[in-house]
Amino acid sequence: MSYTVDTLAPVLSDLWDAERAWTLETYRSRGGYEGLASALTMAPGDIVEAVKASGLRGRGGAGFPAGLKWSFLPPPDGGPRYLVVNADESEPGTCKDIPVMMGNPHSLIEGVAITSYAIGCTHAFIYLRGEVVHVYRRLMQAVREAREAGLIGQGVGPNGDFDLEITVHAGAGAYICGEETALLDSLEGLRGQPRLKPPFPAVAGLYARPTVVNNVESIASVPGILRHGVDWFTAMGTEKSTGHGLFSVSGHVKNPGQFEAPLGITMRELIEMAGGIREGHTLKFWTPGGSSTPILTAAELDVPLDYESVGAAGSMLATRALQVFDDTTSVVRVISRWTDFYQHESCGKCTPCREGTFWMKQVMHRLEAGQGRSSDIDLLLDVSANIAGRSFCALGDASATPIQSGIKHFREEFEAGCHTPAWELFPYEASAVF
Ligand code: L3W
Ligand code: SF4
Repeated sequence: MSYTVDTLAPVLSDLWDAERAWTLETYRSRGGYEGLASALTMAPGDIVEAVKASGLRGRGGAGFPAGLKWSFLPPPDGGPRYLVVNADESEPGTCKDIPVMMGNPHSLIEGVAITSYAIGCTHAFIYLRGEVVHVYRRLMQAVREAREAGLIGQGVGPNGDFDLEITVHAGAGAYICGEETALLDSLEGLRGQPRLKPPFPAVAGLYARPTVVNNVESIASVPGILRHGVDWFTAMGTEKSTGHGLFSVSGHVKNPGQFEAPLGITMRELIEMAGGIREGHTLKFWTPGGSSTPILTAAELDVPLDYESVGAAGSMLATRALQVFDDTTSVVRVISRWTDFYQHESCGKCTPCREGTFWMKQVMHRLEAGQGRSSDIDLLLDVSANIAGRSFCALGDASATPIQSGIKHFREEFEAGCHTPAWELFPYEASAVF
């Protein structure tokens, strides 16, 4: 497997092009596990404080400060506390965690070990999408290598008093299991559906015990902070969005791939790094963080890709899944596919999302076929407004977002869906990427 890697500050992607990048030997040859070694000489609370000071924000979508989340765990009571890594990457357009786990699995294992030590966890879980068997095998191999090298297991560390087991668990392949509480239910063997929050997992998570749930990239970013220091990390990015991140550029660019860069890089710079838009075409719209984030256009190309700036521009940085669509693209067709996805993945627990996604899908299909009714745009806006903010979890809000932002930017294309099929206005052959 090969990935396009072009970095400004290669950290997580540093090894991806190396020979047998995934082995412990290669990882150690580049300073791997030095972060764990220094962490094990520190008091656990000092590690939590260092991660807090680094400003590392959750890389799974919400951008919640990682160190702060760790500090929400109640004081130890003698019972177990868990770390659960959310590796259920499934947001459309998001493809950054799998390359980390394939290209550099030990950065995740080292991050798990450091985080577990910091929060007092002796059994950590990595919850992975069930479909990616090759990633499962790679993680299992990395865990085995780390155990055989005495980096994890019973009585390891310089004083022989650090215990850590890591379980890699493959789910059954449901988008909703990326929602942290649905993930925990699934891990417990239940049907994956979101739980009411609060209590947050930090207080009552896996088996109702205090649990930290963090994304793969968040945890894999921890070793670098321990190894190079807080100042090294905060020197990258912006004041409130510190550090480096993986930006997944896909769609109508010449060289799609993963680009590691400090937060705050712009979409214009990333498109340039990806070789530019396809020859002879112009950018029509893009997503900053997958299909769940409001679409943006060429007007926002110079917005720094940090949490605050993207928010001020009316969208969300989320997972940095930058999907690029050029002038051959039918907005109606794209949003129709996304709506199919949300309808399919709705877990059915709450009425606005379960029913609303079903009806939005019907309306999008007839607009796509050029058989829309004159009232359909108002209907879509009405249904989506009754889902957003009224659903049990973020999936409902996410399903409403593309429709609302699509109509905001390209209302005339939705209107055209009342008389002309999308495939006539925008032939498949022109927009297809081979
Ligand atoms: C303790 C409190 N903990 C918040 C924790 C909470 C969670 C984290 C963020 O959704 C977003 C969503 C998607 N005490 C706490 C507390 N926490 N207050 O902080 O919580 P929250 O609710 O803001 O977000 P979330 O439910 O984790 C994540 C967006 O990401 N998204 C990403 C999808 C990504 C994938 C993927 O493939 N990786 O699916 C896309 O837009 O919409 O807004 O841990 O417990 N007082
Ligand atoms: Fe399930 Fe959708 Fe409700 Fe979330 S919003 S609980 S996915 S039905």
